[in-house]
Amino acid sequence: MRSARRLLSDLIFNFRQKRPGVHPGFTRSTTVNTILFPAFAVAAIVAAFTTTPATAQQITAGDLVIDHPFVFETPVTAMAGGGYLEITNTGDTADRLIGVEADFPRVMIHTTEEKDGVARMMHVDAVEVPAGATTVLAPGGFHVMFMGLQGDPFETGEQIPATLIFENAGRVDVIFDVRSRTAPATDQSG
Ligand SMILES: [Cu+2]
Repeated sequence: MRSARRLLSDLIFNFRQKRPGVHPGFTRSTTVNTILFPAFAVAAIVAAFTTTPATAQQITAGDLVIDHPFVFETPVTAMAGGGYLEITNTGDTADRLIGVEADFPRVMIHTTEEKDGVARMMHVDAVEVPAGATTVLAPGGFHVMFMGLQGDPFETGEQIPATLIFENAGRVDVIFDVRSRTAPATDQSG
């Protein structure tokens, strides 16, 4: 799945890259290219949106509302990347996030603890999702750890499908959007 998406994003990226190189050669006789090119680009972009699941900024699953799952882009040498999201439990029954599945060699739930001034990540079996509250997985705290990225880093704009597993709500499919680390934050959790 990842390679298919990568191919598509490479295709769009290449279109964008090649476009400026085409311009100097334009003459009256190649005017048709200036009309055809945007049509191709639009088709590729439309294909990108119709062949991958819609961006899952907010998903409702029973009493749970899951907001904007995302990961940060990673350097090519990165072996792991953290996934973040918010889970609001609108019901009156507590739930627990007990697992995450995705197409990586290993996916875990981590917490971050500071000891003697050093932040360490530790595996946890579950994250409590209390009734009537919002549970936040964010940098410096709980997060999903996608492990085994070697050679295939998260790239801005890429989308990472995953399945959250809740004790009560069951399996919930989500999409983690890959965000740039340098782009202005669009919310407080970034
Ligand atoms: Cu971690």
